Amino acid sequence: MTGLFAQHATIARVLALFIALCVFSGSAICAPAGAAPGLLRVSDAWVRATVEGQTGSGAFMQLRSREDARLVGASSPVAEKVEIHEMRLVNDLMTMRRVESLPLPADTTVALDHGYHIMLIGLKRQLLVGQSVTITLQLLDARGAKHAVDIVAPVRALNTPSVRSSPSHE
Ligand SMILES: [Cu+2]
Repeated sequence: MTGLFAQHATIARVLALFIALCVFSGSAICAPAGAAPGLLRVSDAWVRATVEGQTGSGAFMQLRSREDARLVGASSPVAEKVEIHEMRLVNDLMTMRRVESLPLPADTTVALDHGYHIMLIGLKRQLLVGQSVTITLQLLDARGAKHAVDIVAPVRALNTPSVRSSPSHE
């Protein structure tokens, strides 16, 4: 088993380097900080800019997990709390509610672009176009192991549509 341990140590070093590169490049596609390198692929991540005094905003992205997993939470240094939200039409009214977790079936792209999104609540500062926001996604794999995946998402203009021409919330 020593070979396996050596391999893990190498993976950890490569991963640390990749995360460092990722942070410096401001890339939206980042390596997982958890124990499974490459478990999650994050693409097209971005956060909607805010006006002064606005306390919440949405983060949008596409997630693709290498194996069955669930998105069970998230956090960000710019927000008091971060929730997984679902948009639903209730009595002709678009509402959103918090969901406990979001299934990420293996090798399936799950879009958090409208129906689901990441909600940043209790913003500590205004989010301006050109800035970027770090968000840590918390995943639970099929074996019950936790993984933390750090992403760096650019801030885009307020009027950026979250998906196609669907109405955005707020
Ligand atoms: Cu929301």
